[in-house]
Parts: sequence; structure tokens; C-alpha cells
Amino acid sequence: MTTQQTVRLTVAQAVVRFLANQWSERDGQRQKLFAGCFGIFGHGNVAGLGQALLQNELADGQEHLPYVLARNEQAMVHTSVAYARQKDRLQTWACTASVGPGSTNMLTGAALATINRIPVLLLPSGTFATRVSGPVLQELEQPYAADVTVNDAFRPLSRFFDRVNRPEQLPSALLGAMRVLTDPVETGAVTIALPQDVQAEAHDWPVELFAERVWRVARPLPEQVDIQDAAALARAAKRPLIVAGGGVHYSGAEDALRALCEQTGIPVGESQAGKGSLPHGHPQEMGAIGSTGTTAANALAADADLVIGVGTRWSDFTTASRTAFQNEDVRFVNINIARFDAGKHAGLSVVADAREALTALASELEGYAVEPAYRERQAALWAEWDAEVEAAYHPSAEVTDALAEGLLTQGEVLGAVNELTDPRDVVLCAAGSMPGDLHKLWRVRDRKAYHVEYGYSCMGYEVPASIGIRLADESRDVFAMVGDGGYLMMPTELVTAVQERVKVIVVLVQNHGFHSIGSLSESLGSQRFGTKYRYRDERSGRLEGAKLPIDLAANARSLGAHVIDVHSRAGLEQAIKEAKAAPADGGPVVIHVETDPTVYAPDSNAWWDVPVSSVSELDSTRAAYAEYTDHKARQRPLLAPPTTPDLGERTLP
Ligand SMILES: Cc1ncc(C[n+]2csc(CCOP(=O)(O)OP(=O)(O)O)c2C)c(N)n1
Ligand SMILES: [Mg+2]
Repeated sequence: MTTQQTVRLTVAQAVVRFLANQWSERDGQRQKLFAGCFGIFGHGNVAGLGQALLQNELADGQEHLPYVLARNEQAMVHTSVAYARQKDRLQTWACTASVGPGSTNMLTGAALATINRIPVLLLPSGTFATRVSGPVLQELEQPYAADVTVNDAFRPLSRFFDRVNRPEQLPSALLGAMRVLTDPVETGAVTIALPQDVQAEAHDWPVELFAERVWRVARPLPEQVDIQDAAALARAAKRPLIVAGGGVHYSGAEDALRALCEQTGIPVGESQAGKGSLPHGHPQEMGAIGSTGTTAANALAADADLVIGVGTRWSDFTTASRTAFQNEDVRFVNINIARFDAGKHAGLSVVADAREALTALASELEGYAVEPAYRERQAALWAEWDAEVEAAYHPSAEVTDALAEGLLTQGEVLGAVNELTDPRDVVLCAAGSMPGDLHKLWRVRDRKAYHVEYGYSCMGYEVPASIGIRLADESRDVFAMVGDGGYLMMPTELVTAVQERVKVIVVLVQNHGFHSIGSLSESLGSQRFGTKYRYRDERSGRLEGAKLPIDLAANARSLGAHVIDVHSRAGLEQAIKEAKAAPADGGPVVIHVETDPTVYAPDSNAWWDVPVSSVSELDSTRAAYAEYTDHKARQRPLLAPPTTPDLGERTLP
């Protein structure tokens, strides 16, 4: 009889050693599952995980889990998520935080990860499992439930949650966490709460817990019968349309999509996460769809009789709050790895990996193509839209002459960045008016070159995410487009970029407040109330006085960034070139530019459902409500027609 070999380590040391030995694999390619661990220490992790990470950093002959000090716990989750998204969800980071506020600061990041279906491992610290010293500093006490801690708030935001109250629970917690992180259906925020006394407790672990483990990321195949039904629907359709979502990118299905489109002539509209599924200029590429869509994609959507969603979760922006698809008989086919999404809009569910399903569909559709007139329509619609984009990138003298000295339009800022970056450079954004403008206007030339977080649209994502994107691929420059509001939420990680000498380029677009919410407010009758960064006016007592004397360029400079202040189109172009030429290990570069928010991106007349007060003392609100009810009348439940069309004889295998 052999006795099982064991090794004596603390729980925290076991966590670090285990994480350093996890790998993911897809299509025969293997990579470390964890690039490292971000953290901010305090009581709860300084002596537990902190000691374990130190010991790991100093050890020779062991797999390493590099530690990086961040500035804000929410931000370090954003950095990890951006890294994982850029790595097609095959690699991520762990995040450790101290007891209480350190841990709950990660909640927003957890929600963002889960909503965007991006893997990240969160290790919030907990108060004592033994409770002997309680209540400790920062401990929540609930009279009705002695075992509740602030970390229970992670439960609804995580795809997997465990709290390790005894060392014996750790192996199953870790294995469960890895299973969910590497499962493309389940993935999102994964949380293992670690009470501070448990982290420091020693235990005899079986050595096999620390063996190298490889987690295969699955590519489930579609059911042949589903592919046959989908193909029959396509053959019966006159005006089919594909809607590409983030799943196209995560699966690496761009080539399969392109082949299907070229073979059949089916056009493609893209969600925010799916943008770049086809490159700009491809004949079937109709660009953004939905509330922030192009006129081309939205015109095709309006009378499409078959909509094939690929890897999309059908958010309200994608469906223009269920007004984008107006054909009475429109049917949906949903190719999705998650049955949950595949079932939406009463669509025909094709539960599979996107690349596999698109390849199977292309072969089932051999010999089928849309009519030439439909291809001609696509080309005409696209030419019309692309001319609008060109005009936004290069506004006429009539537009620019009307601007105050030193101000640019937002469209020309995006245009200059687009035209002066390399095709592989990454543009990044999350909240404000720029995500919508980027969705409409950005010309994507590489599959990983567009990164707009629009699942949670979280102000503050941009600066920390730029670090994650750059760490994921140092051969690309990263341009974080951030508004003044978003910048003020989370400029902190510029310091982390300085510390790690990470070259990120932040384009800080100053327009003195919330242009996005301001124009939304105005369109809903709320008169831009409370959306400008202004002094309180002495007479009216309202926030409509002079502009605040804030200098965000100086702010960025004070945090260690190299800042370029621009006041003209030529100055902006020069700044972009200078930023690109900056050293690869020179840390962050910030380009500060002021824009005139009253010049809008071209409109596609699409709608987004934001309810308006149904009774009001204000004329502006009453007018907006009348318009709102008109739009509401166009909203459709998007359920299948009552009778299923006859698909004809199906050849069974
Ligand atoms: C954390 C967070 N809080 C609030 C919002 C709601 N919100 C969306 S955009 C926006 C204003 C963004 O301002 P800024 O970054 O200056 O961009 P601009 O709208 O001026 O383009 C707000 C408050 C949000 N998306 N995220
Ligand atoms: Mg702003």
C-alpha cells in the first residue's frame, strides 16, 4: 500500500500554487489560464494571499503567478476582463482584495464580467471564519443572519460562488471555479471568498492538487437536423440578414462567417461586441445594427424575412428595442453556444460553437445564393452610408468654421484616430456618446481591433481596460477613447500603467459634462437637466453657471502620463503620430482634446426605449411623451408567427 504524498501549505499558498499550474487549450493551442494576479492589500489578504504571492515571486523552480499592484479594485477587474476579451476568453487574471470595501469595490467589475460573458477570477477576502475576534474592522453585522458577509453580494453577479470556510473545501472550490471560467457557456465572474484566518491556515494537501491541469475550451458541434432546418429557412427567404455578436469573435469564426457570406451573399449587421466580424469594405459588411446602427444595416433589418443571429444575446441596442425588424413574417435562427441565448425571439435554436455552426451551414447551403438585386441593394445602401462616414471624418468648412476657436467635432477626432492608426491597433471605449459614434463610424480592419464594452457600458472602464488590452498583445497600440466624465470616474490606473511601463494611448475628449446623457435628456423632454459640469448659478441656484475651471490634462500629467494638449485638427494628427512613435515601454500617453458636443454623428433614425413621464407640468416632457408613444407603437414582441412554415421533406441521415 502506498501512502498518499502530501505537501504542507497554507490555504493561500495552495491557491497560488494551484492557479500557477492551470492551462487552457483550444484548437491544439495551450496557454497559461492566468497571466497573473492583480491586487490591493489590506487586512484580509496582506498576510494570507500577500505572503503566498511574495513566496511565489521569490521561489525558483516553480510556476509563477506574477503579482501586479493596481490602484482601485473595480479597475483591476476591468483590466482583467479587457485582457480576457482580447485573448478570446482563453486567458485571464485573478484579483485579490482586502476585507470589506476592498472586496465590494470589485462588485461592479463582477457584474461587467458576467454580463459580457468574460472570465475573471475574484478572490475577495472575508472576515474570520472562526468569528473569535469579531466584529472586526469593516465587518458587516446582520442581526438576522450571523453568517452573512458583504461578500454574499457577489452571489447574484457571479457564475460560480464559493466561500472556503475550511481548508478541506478548497480543492472542490478551485476545480469548480476552473470549470466555469473555461466553459464558454457558463463563463463570467467566478468568485471564491477567502476568510482571512482560513487563508493563513496550514493543511496537508495531496500533491496531485498542484499537478499541471489543462482545461479544454469546447467547440460543441451543431445537431445536423438544426442545420438542415436553418438552411431550409434560408433557402425560403428572400431577404435574409445575419446579425453578428461577440460570439463570432470569441469563437474565432470570422473566416467561416466571411466564407458563408461570400458564398450566399447574405449581408451582415453587427452588435457592439460583434463589430469587426467582417472587415470594413467587405461587400456584405453593413456595419453596426440597431439603435446605434448604420442606415444600411437598419434598412435591411426593417424588411428582412429571416434574421440569423450568431453569438448575440439580442440586447435592446441590437434590436433597437424591438423596432429594428418590422417584417410581419420575420423568423429568427439563433446560432449560439448558450441554449439560453439560442432560444430568444422564439428562434430556431442552433446550439453550437459559432465557427462550427457557420461552417456546417455553409456546406448545407451549397448552391444557394440571394438574388443579384439583393446584393445590389446592399452595395447601394453601403455606399450611401460610407459617404456619411467620410463627411463625419472630414467635416465641411461650413461645419468647422462655425466651431469656437480650438474645438473639433467628435466625428473628426474619431476620423483622425482611425486614419492614422495601424489596422491592427485597438480602439477602446465603454460609455458616453463615443460608443454609439464608434459603432456607427469606426472602420474596423482587423478582427481584434475594436473593443467597445457595451454590455454594462461602464464609465471608468476605459483607462484600466487599455492596460489589459496592451498586456494581452504588445504588438498593437491601444487607443482608449474616453470622455471627461468617464475619465473622472477612473483615471487612477494611469499610475499602474506608469508603474508597469505599459504604453497605452488615452484620447481624452473634453466636452464639459455628459454629452450623451445630455442629448438623451433633451430628446426625452428633460432639458439636459444636471448633465453639464457647471458652477451653480448664483441667481437661479441651478447648475447652469460658468464652466468649471478643471484641467484634466494637468491631472493626467500629475499622475505620470506624457500629455499632449491639442487645439486643432493638425495638432491632433501630429499628436497621434507622436503617441504612436512613443517608446513601447514608455508608459501612458494622454492626448487631451476639446470638442463641440453640438455636432452629432449622422443619424439612422433608430430608436432606443427609455420611458418618458406620462404626465408632466413641462411642455418639453409632454411633447417627448407624444413622440414616445409613436415609437412604442412600432415595438414588436418578436415572437414566431403562429404557424411554422412548411420546410418540406427533410432528408434524414
Ligand atoms: C458607472 C456609470 N455611471 C453612470 C453611467 C450613465 N452614463 C452613461 S454615459 C454618461 C456620461 C458620460 O460622460 P462622458 O464620459 O463625459 O462622455 P460624453 O457623454 O460627454 O461623450 C453617464 C453618466 C454609466 N454608464 N456608468
Ligand atoms: Mg463629456
